[in-house]
Amino acid sequence: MTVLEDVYPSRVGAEPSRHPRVDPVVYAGGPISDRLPDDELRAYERTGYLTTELIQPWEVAALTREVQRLTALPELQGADEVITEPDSDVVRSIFMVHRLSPVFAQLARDRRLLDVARQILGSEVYVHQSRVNLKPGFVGKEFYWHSDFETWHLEDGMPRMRAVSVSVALTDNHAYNGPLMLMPGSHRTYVACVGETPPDHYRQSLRKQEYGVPDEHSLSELAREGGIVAPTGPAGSAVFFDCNTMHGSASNISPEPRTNVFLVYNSIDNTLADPFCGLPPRPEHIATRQEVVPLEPSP
Ligand code: 6CS
Ligand code: FE
Repeated sequence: MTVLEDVYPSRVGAEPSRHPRVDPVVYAGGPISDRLPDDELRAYERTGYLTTELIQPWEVAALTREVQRLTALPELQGADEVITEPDSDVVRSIFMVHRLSPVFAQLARDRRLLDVARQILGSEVYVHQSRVNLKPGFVGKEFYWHSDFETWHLEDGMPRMRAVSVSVALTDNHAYNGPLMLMPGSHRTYVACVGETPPDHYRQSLRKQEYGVPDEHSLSELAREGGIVAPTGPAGSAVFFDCNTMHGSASNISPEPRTNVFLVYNSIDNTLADPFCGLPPRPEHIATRQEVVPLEPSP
């Protein structure tokens, strides 16, 4: 059994630290070279994110109906795939929707998303994680600043930075209802956090993350270097962002929900190893380990 070298250690030092990314952002030589025009690909490489109009209103309506169906499904009441808000029973997220729902399975294989991932990651891809974050009006709580990769590396054993998320807005994303916020350029810096990962950390972290949280000095430095953006857009718009782009979103105290579906594409050449934090792997509904095969584009 080859033990993979940990090139991105975190949660081991007494002090936080910042390190240069050692992986490409855009990988050459993949099966798709023409989904994104070169200027958009270069902008993604430089900033770590890309915004676009993606799906049509009737598609948003179908996905929204599917979220409502899943939320009401008797067998999902209290299921591990359903995460509630930290201070109430309000549904915060539904995980693994690409396996729970044929509608989301179809979206994951839609070439408008899949081929962007295949082009950026330079390989065939599979879904590492999917989730709907509902962020209801008035009670949808924040997702504090974080790098997804730091968690996926430590707690899921994702070896290298070769994954991309796409957040598809199912409701209008305004400045006032807790839109996704990103730090442009932050994807090139790996922020090593302090604190040891507790067992079964996900039971807490998916409600309110407390480990793998970057320190305020590192966040201030990244924001000073690249600023903060909060892309707004109508339902149907989307943000593609690198697995290491620092992001978060504020609590939603407006009357309007901010519901997004997130699909995380991982390169088929970057499948999960043992978690680098040394704990047992997280459950399948959070990190795909079984039936890892390249996604076939839907016709
Ligand atoms: O731990 C995770 O995988 C989840 N946590 C956050 C805050 N974003 C990525 C993912 O949904
Ligand atoms: Fe995240």
